[in-house]
Amino acid sequence: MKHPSLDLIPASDITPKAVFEARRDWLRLMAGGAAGVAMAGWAGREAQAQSPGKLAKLPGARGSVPGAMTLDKLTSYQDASTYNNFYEFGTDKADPARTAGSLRPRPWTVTVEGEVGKPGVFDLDSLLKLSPMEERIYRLRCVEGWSMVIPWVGYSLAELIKRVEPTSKAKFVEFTSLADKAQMPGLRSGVLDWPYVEGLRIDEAMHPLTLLSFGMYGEVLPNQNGAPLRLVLPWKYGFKSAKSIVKIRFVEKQPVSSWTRAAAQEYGFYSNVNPQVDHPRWSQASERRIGEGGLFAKKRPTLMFNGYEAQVGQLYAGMDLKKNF
Ligand SMILES: Nc1nc2c(c(=O)[nH]1)N[C@H]1C(S)=C(S)[C@@H](COP(=O)(O)O)O[C@H]1N2
Ligand SMILES: [Mo]
Repeated sequence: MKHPSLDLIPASDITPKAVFEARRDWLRLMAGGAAGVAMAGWAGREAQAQSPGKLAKLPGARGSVPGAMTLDKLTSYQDASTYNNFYEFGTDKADPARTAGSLRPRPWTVTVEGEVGKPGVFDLDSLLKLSPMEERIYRLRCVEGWSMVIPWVGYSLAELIKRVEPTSKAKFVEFTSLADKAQMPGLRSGVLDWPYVEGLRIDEAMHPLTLLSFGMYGEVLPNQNGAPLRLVLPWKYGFKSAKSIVKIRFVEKQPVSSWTRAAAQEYGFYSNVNPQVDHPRWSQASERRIGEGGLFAKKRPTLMFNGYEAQVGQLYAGMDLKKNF
């Protein structure tokens, strides 16, 4: 059997670090007794990652930053695009796929404001051209206890942040999603304060794994997954990954996110995936991988920082993660 890392990383991408990481992922899979599953995943991987032929193509080069290409088996496009959290389109997992047809992802602009030297309004086409697209296969762990593995397409949010030149006062970044009653039937419900708002510390926003995503499975994002652009933060609970973003604001004070506003004891600012810190109403120690719903499907243990500790652990060195949940 050939070493899997050689199959998965093109020669041009083989750096000692990349080889080390691929091998570590492989060893972790072996240790988990998942080798058979992993091999089946590899065999089916290329086929699965192919675009489903539903929306405009959006190809990306293979993800180049450490941690960008998990070896976990991909979630099917069908599952990833029909089991969604997007409360602007309803609170049931099936609602967004049914109702998000009313979202108009074009024309679209994103306003960048606050503590930046170059504020402005970016239209979607200029954002699409701002940096080369990459495909990154990330695990995304929802706070409710399920997870998916999705080939996202986009580039590091840091590329945009560098262009707008944050000032020394820019300690945090606030993200605001679209809130348009005409396009989003879920806004009639008071389940959250609209618009949906999320926030990151500036170093989290600048971390290379923080993806500004425009697509998945080689195509532009389906509306229900946050078209035309969203965040994907693989080491944080899914709700930090704001969808359909219209505003990015650089600020000095820590923003209050919609979920913290709704229930501060349950949803903290950091919301890093952490199996040792339970949600007040349920354990976070394990998760259900969407698509593994068969008779013998076992819950998986949830990994610290969702398995991205090597890449992001340093951001939180010395912090009490029970207090800063
Ligand atoms: N604007 C907005 N963004 C959102 C949400 C939302 O309700 N509104 N839900 C979040 C939650 S809880 C999760 S788990 C992810 C789900 O992303 P997916 O449907 O693409 O898997 O989106 C996040 N982004
Ligand atoms: Mo979530």
